[in-house]
Amino acid sequence: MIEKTFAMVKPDGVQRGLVGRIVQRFEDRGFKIIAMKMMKIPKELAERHYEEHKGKGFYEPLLSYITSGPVLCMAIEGENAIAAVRTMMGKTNPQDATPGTIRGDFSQVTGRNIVHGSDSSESAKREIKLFFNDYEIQKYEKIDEVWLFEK
Ligand code: DAT
Ligand code: MG
Repeated sequence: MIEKTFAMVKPDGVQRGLVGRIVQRFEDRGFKIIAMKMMKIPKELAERHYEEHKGKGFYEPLLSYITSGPVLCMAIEGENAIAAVRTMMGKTNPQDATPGTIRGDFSQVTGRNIVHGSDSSESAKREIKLFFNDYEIQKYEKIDEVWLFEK
């Protein structure tokens, strides 16, 4: 099923110059980038984005981390995109992330795991809406679609 998901290169990924390589992986897989923007996340938006973690020990450090510098936000579309993008990112703790995944290749600790991806269709819908307006989501056909998918 073709799905849309929300993905983000976190402040450490931006600072470490990994934006291009991370975006490249999604493009290489044939995923369609349907929205993209850089922003410094305001505290209130960070709180809403991570509301499920409110009260946990890592919540405050997580908020400081995610608001510490610009991030790159994306909406990505493709077959089974929500789970597929998470799989490409690897486990939350980079020590458990398989080599070949983004976290497994580029990071070492949970608190600096460089990327975010929605974990369910509800989160995907919620997060895309939280970060993008309707007019920022592009609906377009890509010329490789006839070769990426069966009719
Ligand atoms: P994910 O980002 O893989 O969806 P999550 O939603 O459980 O993971 O947590 C959000 C972020 O919070 C995660 O990317 C890094 C941080 N985090 C999660 N668990 C943590 C922990 N036990 N210690 C420190 N930071 C943690
Ligand atoms: Mg999560």
